[in-house]
Amino acid sequence: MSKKYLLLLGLLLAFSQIVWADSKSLPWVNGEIRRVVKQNNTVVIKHEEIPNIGMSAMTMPFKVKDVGLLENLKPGDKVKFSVVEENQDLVITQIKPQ
Ligand SMILES: [Cu+2]
Repeated sequence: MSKKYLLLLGLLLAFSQIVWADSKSLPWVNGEIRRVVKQNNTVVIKHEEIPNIGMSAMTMPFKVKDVGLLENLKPGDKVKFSVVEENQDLVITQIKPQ
């Protein structure tokens, strides 16, 4: 394979991952809010398995794509949310009440 071909292939792969990250087909994951830290765009959630990033159930912090997503969330709330891996951060792209 030529270098040009490999570069094109790499670009295609990168692009398909961006499309995947933005797609609405991300699975909804059940969780319960533990802490909301608005100044860090962070929320701590006790979550069930997250199949699209291969993570089992645990309690951990997540970044949110937009601080507005944390509006009206408080500890104890049961939620559904979707996560993508972005620059080695796990980022919540959507979150709603269960
Ligand atoms: Cu986790």
